[in-house]
Amino acid sequence: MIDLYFWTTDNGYKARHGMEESGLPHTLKPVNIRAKEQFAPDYLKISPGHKIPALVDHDGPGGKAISLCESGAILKYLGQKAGNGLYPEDPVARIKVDQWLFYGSATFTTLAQQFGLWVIRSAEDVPQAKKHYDAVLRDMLGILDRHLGEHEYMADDFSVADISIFSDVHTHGVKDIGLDPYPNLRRWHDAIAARPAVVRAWGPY
Ligand SMILES: N[C@@H](CCC(=O)N[C@@H](CS)C(=O)NCC(=O)O)C(=O)O
Repeated sequence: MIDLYFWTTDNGYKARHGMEESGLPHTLKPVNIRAKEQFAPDYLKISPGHKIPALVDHDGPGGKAISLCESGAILKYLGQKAGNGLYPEDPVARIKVDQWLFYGSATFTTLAQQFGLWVIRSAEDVPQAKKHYDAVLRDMLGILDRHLGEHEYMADDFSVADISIFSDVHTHGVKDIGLDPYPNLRRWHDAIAARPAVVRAWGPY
C-alpha cells in the first residue's frame, strides 16, 4: 500500500494521475499547503523541502518502507513499480521518456508556475514580469505543439513524460492562454484528458 501526500496543485495532480495510471493500491493523504501543513515535523521527514507531492510505499524495494518526494521521481518510481509501460523497459525508449520527464518537471512546470504567480495571482501588478512569463509560457506551448506535430505522445508512446507535462497544459494552457493556436497540443491534451485515470485523478477526493 502506498500513501500519497498530495494537494490540489499542478504537481499534486501529476502524482495523483501517475498513481491512477499505475493501478497500484494507495491512500490519499491531503497536505493543505495553504494551512502550512507541509511544515509539520513528521511531514518534513518525508519531504525535506516542505513540498507536495510525496509518498510512502510501505512495500518498497526489498519489502521495506520507503519515502520519496519530487513529482518526477515519484512518476518514475510508480511507472517502474507498475511495469505497465508508463516508464518503459527499453533503454532507448527510456532516454526520450527521461528527456521529456525532466523537461516537464524541471523546466515546463517551474516556469508555468511563475506565469501563474505573476500573470494570474499576484496582488501586485508587475508589467515586466507579466510580459516575460506570458511570452515564456506561449513559447513553451509552441515547443510542445511543434514536437507533438511529429509524435503522438511526448516520447511516442504514452508515458510518465506526458503525465509530467499534462497538468500545466490542462490548467494554464487551456484555461489561461487557450489552445487554439496549438492544434497538435490540443489533440494531445484532449486524448489524455479523456483517459479514465485522468477523470479519476482530477476528480474530488
Ligand atoms: N519540483 C517539485 C516542486 C513541488 C512544488 O512546487 N510543490 C508546491 C505545490 S505545487 C508546494 O508544495 N509548495 C509548498 C511550499 O513550497 O511550501 C516537484 O516536482 O514535486
